[in-house]
Amino acid sequence: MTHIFPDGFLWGAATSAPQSEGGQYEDGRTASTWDKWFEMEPDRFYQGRGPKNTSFTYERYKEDAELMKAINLNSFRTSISWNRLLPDGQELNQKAVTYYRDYFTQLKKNGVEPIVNLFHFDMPWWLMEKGGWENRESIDHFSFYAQTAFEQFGDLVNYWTTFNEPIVHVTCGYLGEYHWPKVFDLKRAIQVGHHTNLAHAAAVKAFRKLGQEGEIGNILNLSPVYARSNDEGDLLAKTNALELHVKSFLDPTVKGRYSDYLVQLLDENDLLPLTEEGDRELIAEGKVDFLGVNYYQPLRVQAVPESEKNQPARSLGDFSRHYNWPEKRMNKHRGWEIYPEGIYDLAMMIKEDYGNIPFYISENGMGVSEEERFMNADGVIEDDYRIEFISDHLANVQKAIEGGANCFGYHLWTFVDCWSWLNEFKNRYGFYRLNLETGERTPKKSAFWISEVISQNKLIDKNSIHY
Ligand code: BGP
Repeated sequence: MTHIFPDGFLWGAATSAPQSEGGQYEDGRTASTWDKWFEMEPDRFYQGRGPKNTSFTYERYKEDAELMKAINLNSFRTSISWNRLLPDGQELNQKAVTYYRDYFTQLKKNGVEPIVNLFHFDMPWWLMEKGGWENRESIDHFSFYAQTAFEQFGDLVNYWTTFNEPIVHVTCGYLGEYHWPKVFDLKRAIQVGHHTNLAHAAAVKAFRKLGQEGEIGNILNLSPVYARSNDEGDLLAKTNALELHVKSFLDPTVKGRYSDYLVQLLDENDLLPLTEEGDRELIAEGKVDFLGVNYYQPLRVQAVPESEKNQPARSLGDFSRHYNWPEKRMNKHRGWEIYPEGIYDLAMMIKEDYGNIPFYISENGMGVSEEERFMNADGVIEDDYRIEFISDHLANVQKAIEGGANCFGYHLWTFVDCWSWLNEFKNRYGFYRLNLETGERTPKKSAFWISEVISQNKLIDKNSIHY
């Protein structure tokens, strides 16, 4: 089968300000929570390498825009650093305005459409000290920041997104130890989730009020949910997992409301968040124009053994348990399952249950350790595994489009290898290899391959490229 993609398909890559920018305390930028956490506990970060320099984008963005063009990318997502644009949450930093305006202008000059996100796990420290998303005031602060960004860059940006994977700062920060404040409290987690949904809606409302050109979306990490079997207990686990892990953000984002099932489930377990009058109406204003879908792996679940169930629930594990599918294919570097068919299943769910809203794959990719093992004599990393990974996923994107899904693009995570939170540079994801010492970027084999795929607008065999 020849896989031809629609005209105008967005081909690109994604990163975020905290993972690529660097320029940590330059030109008025204040600390994010990641900067502070690293200062407090450097040993929590792989090889003690923190968020200081990342991929040097603050200095190298012009070169990056040219490198994108060199491999035919026509779109790119990054985020604005809240603590660079508004160092104390109120005063506008003109140097940040100059930087981002020039960054987006350079992209456009090179034929690369910027997709600009507002929050990618990087809570400003001044706000985290007041409780971060747990504090209801964060909603107004975020909405002010969003409005400022729309006003300053609206003439350059056609695609805005509010959050990247908003469920992740909830689960990793309030039900795990991967994000600050690393506490374990389901009730607090749900409060944070509700405030995040309100903050998203407040930003969408601000966008609509300004009446600017362009569209606004939200980027969600969605996984298709599969049950171990068709037994009643496994199917209940599947329903619960879908409600808690997928629909908790997808329903407000697309339908403007929480599902009745979710509200009832939380109520039965004494987990409903504190709300205020007007919350329902605000959530209803958060409906987006398009979705970004980050897809890495499916969610496989099974029933929770009766003897292990807490009632009321105290963790997500009281609603469903992870199921270790014996036949799964793994990316062992990251510990994530590889299941390309999941993209097709997600696309069909969006088509059938979410009004076929336009979406693009905003992240998909494969992090691999010690990629220098695959460097050839010319210094090119021969990342055939990544080409195979992208190919398999793109084939499912293509199948979904043929099946009527409204998918308008595909972005790899990431463009140039970037800093990965607690994992720093352990796993590399980029089309371009980053030299950590010099900041130099070198195309990998996948960069040459994607360039050819884009120019022909169809999937091609990895052995047919010359580089
Ligand atoms: C996504 C995040 C990205 C990126 C990616 C790869 O969930 O949006 O920020 O980090 O995952 O994951 P990791 O860096 O943990 O390997």
